[in-house]
Amino acid sequence: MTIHDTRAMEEKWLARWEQGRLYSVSSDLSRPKYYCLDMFPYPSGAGLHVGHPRGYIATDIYSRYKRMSGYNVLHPMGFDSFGLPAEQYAIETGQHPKITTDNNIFTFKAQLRKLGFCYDSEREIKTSDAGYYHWTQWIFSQLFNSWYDIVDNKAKPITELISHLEASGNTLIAACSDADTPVVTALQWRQYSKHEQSDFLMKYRLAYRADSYVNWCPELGTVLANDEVKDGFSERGGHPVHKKKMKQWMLRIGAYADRLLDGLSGLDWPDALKDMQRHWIGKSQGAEISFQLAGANSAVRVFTSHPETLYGCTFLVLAPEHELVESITSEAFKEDVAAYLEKTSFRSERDRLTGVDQSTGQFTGAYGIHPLTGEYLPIWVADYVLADYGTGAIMCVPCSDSRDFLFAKTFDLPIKYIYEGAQGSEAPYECVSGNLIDSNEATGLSSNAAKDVIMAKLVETGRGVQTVSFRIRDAIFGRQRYWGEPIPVFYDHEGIPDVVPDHDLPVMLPDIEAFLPTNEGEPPLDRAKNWNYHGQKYETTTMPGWAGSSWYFLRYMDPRNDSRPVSPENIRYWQSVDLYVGGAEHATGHLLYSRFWTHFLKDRGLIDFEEPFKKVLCQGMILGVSAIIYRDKVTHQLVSADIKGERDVQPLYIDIRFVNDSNLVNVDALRSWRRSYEDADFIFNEGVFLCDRLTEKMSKSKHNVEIPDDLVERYGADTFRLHEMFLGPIEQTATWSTQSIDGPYKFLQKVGRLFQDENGNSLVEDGPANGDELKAVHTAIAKVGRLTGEMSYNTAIAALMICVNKLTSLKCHKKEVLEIVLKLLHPYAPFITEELWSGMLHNSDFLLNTDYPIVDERFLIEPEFECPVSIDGKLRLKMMIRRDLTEGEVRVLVLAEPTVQRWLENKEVKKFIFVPEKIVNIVSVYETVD
Ligand code: ANZ
Repeated sequence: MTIHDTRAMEEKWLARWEQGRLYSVSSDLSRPKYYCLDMFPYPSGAGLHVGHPRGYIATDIYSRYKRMSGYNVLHPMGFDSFGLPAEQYAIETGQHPKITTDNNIFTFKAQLRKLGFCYDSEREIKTSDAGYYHWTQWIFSQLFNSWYDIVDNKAKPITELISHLEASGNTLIAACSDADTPVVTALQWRQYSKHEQSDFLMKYRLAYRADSYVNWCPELGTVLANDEVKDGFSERGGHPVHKKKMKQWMLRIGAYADRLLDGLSGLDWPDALKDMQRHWIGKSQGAEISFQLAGANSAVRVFTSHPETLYGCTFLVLAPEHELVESITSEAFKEDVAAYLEKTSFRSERDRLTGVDQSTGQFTGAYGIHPLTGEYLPIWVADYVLADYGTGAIMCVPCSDSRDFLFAKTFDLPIKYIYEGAQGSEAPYECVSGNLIDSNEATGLSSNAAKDVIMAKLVETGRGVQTVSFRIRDAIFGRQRYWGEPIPVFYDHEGIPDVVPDHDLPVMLPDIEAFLPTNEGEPPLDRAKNWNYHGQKYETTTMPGWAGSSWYFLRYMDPRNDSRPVSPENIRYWQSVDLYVGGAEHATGHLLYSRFWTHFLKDRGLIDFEEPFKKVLCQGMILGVSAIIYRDKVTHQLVSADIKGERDVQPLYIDIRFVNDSNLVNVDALRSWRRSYEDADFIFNEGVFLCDRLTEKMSKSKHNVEIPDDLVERYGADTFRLHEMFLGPIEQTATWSTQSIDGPYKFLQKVGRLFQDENGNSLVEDGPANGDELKAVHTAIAKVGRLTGEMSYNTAIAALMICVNKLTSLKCHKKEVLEIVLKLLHPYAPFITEELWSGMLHNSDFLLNTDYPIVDERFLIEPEFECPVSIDGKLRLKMMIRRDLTEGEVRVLVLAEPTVQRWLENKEVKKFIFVPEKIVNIVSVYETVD
């Protein structure tokens, strides 16, 4: 087959598979299910590069393997089609995001189709389809109408909470609620106005509206999630982000912190991924301690993970956003504090946390009273304390915490040893970096015992309680953007929010013409005309990018259901995802949010399991090779890399296609590539112009992107698939190389030559295979089957290559053997195997519908074995003995052996012991000569 034929052949099979609906699956109770899922892509304008399909090919191979092994495999694909880039593009060009998104999806699908993936296309979903976001909105509405009962440890309908409140107020309710939830009696509750009741319930709802500090990105005109902000800049676009207080829709993920933590232990996920989630959830055992304010009737509550250090506490610090800052600041310090607050509002959380080397802060003029010693402790405000961790206030123990130590040194605050009796002695300054010096030395108490003593004192006087603090924050759910799911909420004439009733969902995203926020700074949806719920205003923020992806795996089970997100029958059959493949960058975003939603949907009875993804595998990145040339900053000349010497140069990325294996740049191609190179002055060294190379992440801006389309066009999809898998173990980073694609290409040619000669004549023979042929192919079944099952694809391909080489040298063309080879190879190279299966072996069914070969161990066994023969306890020789001989036959053979005869001369065989497959033992006695 020529390369040209390959593409035509692949197109033929794509059409046949589609016509035959080969990939269409339904729940089939007679077969076990297997759910194999890829993280669905955001259809960006750039299309797929060779890094993207790595995971898709891996799951495709696995899905085919599982299906041939008797499983009913669900292997769907869809598009995460709401999101920022389409909207940014719309803002710049006026093009409606729906149009760009549809165009991009069209390109993606064409690219994916060529690679021959076995997706059930009838199950394709897009998160931006109203038929899909209808149910995303429905889930939001369920969250709004739920609260979290700590006693039963699950979410429950809000109507139950309301009945409790009506009957007995909230004193007997243990629920996850806002920290400032007041205690109410039934009477108080009933006397609340509608507004007050609504505000009160917001403190319990799992989807709620609250004031919170958000990451505000003025450039993008939106709020961003913590995981969308890196080092104080937006992940997309790199724009500055700062803290701003806003009313936002939030999700109470904190209610699930413990369950999300506990659930991790039962999951087959990479340890690194689990650790990232553990860290993100950040459970910390400690205490909340109250410091009475001097001269006021209130207290500062601090969270500490080290209550045993209380005696070393010499001052208190509040986060700049702490609600007490304003009220406690004394007249004399008002101006200084206001100036400090203004200054820190521009610092990102990360800068604040890591800025240990530059302690900043301001004294408030107020004092707190040490709960055990009664000393007056100055209260400062400083931004190394975060507003939304613990209580937003800390007790400072400079002798044992490095940040407190630095702060105390900077502002000349007292440093005291933990043990009160050690007062006056030199403070042990070396005990920094948060490593506690065990108070043992001074007090004779271990820190644990000290903790118990101190906690007992605090609890007794009502000044402290043991608590657990979590690092995870409730998730902000509203975005000031257009291209997302409308939050299904309206505000009545008093401004009280409620969710749109189920029968009026979906709330359709209205068309608008301009996509920027309004002049008043309202979200773009404020521009929508005649968009209201029976004359009442809709919420105009939309859901974040992670909303639609938090439950899409459920929708694939029942994608066209228009009366519920997914039917109970489908849930019962398909259950959770057995294998989920995608990028590790989603550890604390998507993978955590989906777990949260799945736990919630279980609580509310939609599904009967709480973990969405049993096994997760993260494919390693494929790195590209970039080419860099140098421009002299002074003369603007472009200088060959080998002679740039000491010149002050600016490195420039050029397209890797203009460079050959020896780093030689095709300068003519470069000149016609970009205007800036057209008339540039190139300085060659002895007639050549060289570049440098760098191995790094593929990205358009680095011009090191390789796209699958060109390679598929040239070599065919099978070769491309094999090549990607042969780059190395799937979870490891690999460097892209186009040159080495030749290996897989030649391998497939070799496979073809087992079936036909150069002239296209069939070589296939019908006769039975001989022992060597069977051994070669059954060895391959054993290896390839096991390695494919372990997703060790590169080694499985190597085993297939060994088998094909062996069969080639044996000149084996037996149909019986070749059928097995095709089945083993099919998951990796679906097209050529189908072509040979049908065209050369004349089978009528599709390969995917056949059974995966089963190894017959007998063929792996050598016909003979090496048998040690010992005579009178001494090993005398080793003989090759056929395994199928009886003991009698072995005896005749062994005794006839000349060496044995020599040892037995003049002796009589008394005993002949044969342990099959192992050993022969002969015991003899001297012949007695009378
Ligand atoms: C006294 C102390 C002494 C502390 C000591 C630490 C070491 P983990 O363990 O990660 O939960 N802290 C509490 N709230 C904070 C906030 N909002 N912003 C910044 N820091 C905060 O960290 C808990 C410790 O971090 C707490 O225990 C508190 O300092 C600080 F030798 O209190 B510790």
